[in-house]
Amino acid sequence: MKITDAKVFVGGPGKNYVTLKIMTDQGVYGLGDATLNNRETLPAAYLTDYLIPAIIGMDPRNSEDIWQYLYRGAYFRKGPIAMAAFGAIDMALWDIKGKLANMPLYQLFGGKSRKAAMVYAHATGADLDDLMTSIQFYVDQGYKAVRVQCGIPGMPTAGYGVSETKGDVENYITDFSGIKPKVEIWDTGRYMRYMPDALLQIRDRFGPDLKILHDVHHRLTPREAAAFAKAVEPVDLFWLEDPTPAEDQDALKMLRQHSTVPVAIGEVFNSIWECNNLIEQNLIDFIRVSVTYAGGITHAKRIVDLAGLHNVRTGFHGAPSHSPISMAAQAHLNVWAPNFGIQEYLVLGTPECDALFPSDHYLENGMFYVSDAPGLGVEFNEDEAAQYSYKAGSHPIVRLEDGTMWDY
Ligand code: CS2
Ligand code: MG
Repeated sequence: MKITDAKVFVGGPGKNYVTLKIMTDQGVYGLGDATLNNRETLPAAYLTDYLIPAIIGMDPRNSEDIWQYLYRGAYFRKGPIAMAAFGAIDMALWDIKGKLANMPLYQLFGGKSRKAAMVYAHATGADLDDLMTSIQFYVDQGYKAVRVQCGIPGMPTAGYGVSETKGDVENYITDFSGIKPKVEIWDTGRYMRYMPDALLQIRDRFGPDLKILHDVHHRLTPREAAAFAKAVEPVDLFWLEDPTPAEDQDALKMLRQHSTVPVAIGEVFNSIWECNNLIEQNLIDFIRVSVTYAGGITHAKRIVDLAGLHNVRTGFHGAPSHSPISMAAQAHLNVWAPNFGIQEYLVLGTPECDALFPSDHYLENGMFYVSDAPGLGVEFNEDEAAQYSYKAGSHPIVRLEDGTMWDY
């Protein structure tokens, strides 16, 4: 069996999805997602210029060897661009394997460990009142877990994950329009003084059962993160996400010495070599990599297994930038993984998105049910894709009030 050709498509409804389709001499094809939010053309070029020509003629069933070929063969390896490109190929090869076996991928991993995967939604509010309305909106739909982000009084611009407009309570996503980044202004003091009590009010309002998550988006120093974690302890958070920029991994020790708040990190990681110390030293409770940025199913599964040895659970990144293809790959891992924790999931299910990526995966009462179709269980409609193309966009950047660059 041989890979005969592969194509890359960039575009989608309101998103620059980077979709790979690998064809074989037996008519079976596989799909992969290489969408690197905010830098989408780069994994697309990596695939088209370097990787696709190299894999043509290879046996697609040898997904492990092909992964090693891509990774070791690159010499200058790792990094989100390369790993997203490797990841797309890897997903497509697993998709082919599942179709050949006539089995959904979770069966190839070891079958189902649970009937469905708990997901969390993004609640948002320009202020705390607004946020309460947003949380209620998700609770009413049966969600068991909600990430909560709200505007901070006196903050010069809305914080991470927060709309400036009151009433914008449904899945607020930062506006990435334009190639030149917008500037947001951050004030740590105001955040630290306001947010712990706001979180407590949320707990009081919604009672003990709701799983409450909060994302700091890398904006605190190690000492501030330790102080914040200590202050939010009575809230009983499901997790505190990205309290510090995670390059300085020893910094997490300070947080651990002061608090037992569960910590989730890893959405910007792209290899096991960024996760292993945090996992092995029990500095985190949830690992947040994604199959897209972390080199596909083959590599992400390795991270999941390492995490399992140390009682670290999964909480795969599921920002809307991930296409339904990588979300499907994660859905298969989620029902299988013995150490599954939770899945971030923003409903992408607009009619346009469903038309581009038809599938039988579905969400009900805050639980994600995986399709039993062979492989990933997602289709890609090329006729639909023809109407989309790349649209330039960028994340905002963040500065302090005096102009100092900060972490987005
Ligand atoms: C976020 C992301 O989902 C999350 O937890 O931190 O939305 C992140 O901001 C984006 O993926 C950036 O592209
Ligand atoms: Mg995050």
